[in-house]
Amino acid sequence: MGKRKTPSGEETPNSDFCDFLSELAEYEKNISRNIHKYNAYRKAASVLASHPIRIKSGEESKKLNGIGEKIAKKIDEFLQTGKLQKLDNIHNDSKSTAINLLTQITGIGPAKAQNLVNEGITTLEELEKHKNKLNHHQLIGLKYYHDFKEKIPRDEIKKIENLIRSHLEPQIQLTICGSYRRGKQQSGDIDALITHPNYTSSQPKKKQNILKNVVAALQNCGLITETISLGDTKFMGACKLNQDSITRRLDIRLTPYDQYFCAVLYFTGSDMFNKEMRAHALDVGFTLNEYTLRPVGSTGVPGEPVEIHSEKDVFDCIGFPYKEPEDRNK
Ligand code: 8DG
Ligand code: CA
Ligand code: CA
Repeated sequence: MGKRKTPSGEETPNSDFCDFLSELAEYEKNISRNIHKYNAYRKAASVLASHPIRIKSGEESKKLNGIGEKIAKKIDEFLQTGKLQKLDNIHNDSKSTAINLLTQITGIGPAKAQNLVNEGITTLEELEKHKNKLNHHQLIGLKYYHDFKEKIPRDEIKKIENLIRSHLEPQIQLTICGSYRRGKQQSGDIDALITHPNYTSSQPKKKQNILKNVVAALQNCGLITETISLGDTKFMGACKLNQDSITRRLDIRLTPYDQYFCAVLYFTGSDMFNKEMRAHALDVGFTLNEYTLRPVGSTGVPGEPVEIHSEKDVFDCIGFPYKEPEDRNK
């Protein structure tokens, strides 16, 4: 049996199933806008992605957590015919393909894409002619559509990380999170987190211009080339390492020192891993988010945040077995 590759290039025994389930998930998110179905398909894809043995029938797949009758049927259809009628229909539907294209542009969500398509704008060329319908974020998304679609090689992010670090004052800590921290060889964008020991959740004013100063320094050295938005705690924009490289999406978030590890944990992901860990936290009476870990009393009201000094503290506190970032790819 030949090896199967996912779009991210990884090979697993069931990645052809994962591919069609992910495509169905995207369809539910962007076109049907059915968030429950979106979650169901993603859950199924995630479970199959970490299943080490090839699934040979729908019946067999139903034994896995998160796969029910409907998805089992799709697996059977795929095994028997090598394709899915539902996906064929979607590919042949011009409205669906147009919405799909437009939602690939950063800043354009499912609702905006639907509006544009309803107005007859279905291609990038059409969109170029109707830029007045786009906001600043969407204009940057359109301008760099082709660049932003390209994955970023790991060693390019490594170089960008080093360059950013060389422009930070010594007290600022930096972690590049997202798929890069999970050890992926390529990433969709760059998720940078910074913190400063003087800025804490009880001293919010100390955030001052920490982020703005960092962004200014990175603009001066030529790394940051576009700004989508810039606030006190969140920068969204784009960077370009050098003349030979293309423009990459870069986000930088500034978090209070006492919330840094919850933020690092959250922005490392994966998304599915976070979901699972949050659910476990709730099971044992804690609520976990990108800011804090808090006990939930019998009244359901969250208490004071637990003091956290590392990512591992969060795992330990809720009795969730520690996983290295590379093992959080589910
Ligand atoms: P990629 O960029 O290589 O495609 O993968 P990624 O780094 O895992 O995804 P991301 O979209 O950049 O998100 C970074 C992390 O943020 C993600 O791994 C987990 C966390 N995160 C969630 N939920 C969500 C969400 O709804 N949107 C975004 N953007 N991030 C989320 O847990
Ligand atoms: Ca990312
Ligand atoms: Ca991101």
